[in-house]
Amino acid sequence: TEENEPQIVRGEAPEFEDGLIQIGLIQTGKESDWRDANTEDYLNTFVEERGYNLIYVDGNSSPDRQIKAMYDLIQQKVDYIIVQPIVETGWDDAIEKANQSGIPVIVADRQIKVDESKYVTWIGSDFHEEGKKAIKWLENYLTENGRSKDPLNIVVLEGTEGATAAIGRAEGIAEGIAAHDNWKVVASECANFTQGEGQSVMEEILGKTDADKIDVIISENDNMIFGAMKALEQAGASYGPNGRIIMISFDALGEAFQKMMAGKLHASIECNPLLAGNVEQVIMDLEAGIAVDKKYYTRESVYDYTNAAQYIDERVY
Ligand code: GZL
Repeated sequence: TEENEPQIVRGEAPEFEDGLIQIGLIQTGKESDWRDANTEDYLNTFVEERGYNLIYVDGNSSPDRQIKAMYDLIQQKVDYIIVQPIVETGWDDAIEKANQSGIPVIVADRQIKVDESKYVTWIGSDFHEEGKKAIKWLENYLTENGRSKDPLNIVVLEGTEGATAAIGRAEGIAEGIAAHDNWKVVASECANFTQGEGQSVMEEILGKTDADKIDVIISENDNMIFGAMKALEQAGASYGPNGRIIMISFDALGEAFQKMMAGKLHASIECNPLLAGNVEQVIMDLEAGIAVDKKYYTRESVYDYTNAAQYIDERVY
């Protein structure tokens, strides 16, 4: 009954008779400001005073290095492995090894393509839903501005190929666009979630498609659209709520709020990078023998140039 359940009081990590819990964290590598916030949250959560020894491995944007890191952490006999995969594939053997070694694996942020019985739980965002939210925002914006019938040429900046965030968002976006026969994708290119590639890919696109032939840019994260803005400025193109091209991105970084308030970005679909608290709760539950769910979705909103000023002070990354 309720009173017999071991109550974990939030914020008080349970006492571990045998010292610190050994946590292996396999991170993707530097890609975006979202990633920095995501990493910092883990570093601030899994600290010694809360009973953890965090072994942090930077994947350096290399899926192979991430796989090798999992074998290394298994070798070190850590108590838990948290993996933030770059891509979904390639994990079967390493996960099998972790299972054989009795080390629970928690997957966070993007997903991995293995049977869900092979890992304890997944915590992250509904990326497909995020993609649909971007289209819904665009549909509402066009309706409010009497432009629902306008033919639109759309550019999509894609995230890392094979990453759940990119796959899910792309599906949601593509489904939404397919529902409008007056909308056309004139370019859809991968810029790996980075600002530098966002700029260089947009420069290439502008070499083939005149800026005045582009009506909408949908970027699968904020940093790529920040880079694209530099390319648009170099081309003398007009964009954002104060300009012509409709600009939509994902992550809702603090800098995206500034860009929305500056009339350079129309909307950013929030993707919550602060996953460490939820991951820690799962580990505390497991330590206390409390069953955990297979999936935990983060809560996320949509922000745009009409409400960015209202929320910017609450943003923590
Ligand atoms: C989303 C995450 C993506 C972000 C990018 O959960 O995987 O990777 O949207 C980040 O900014 O680089």
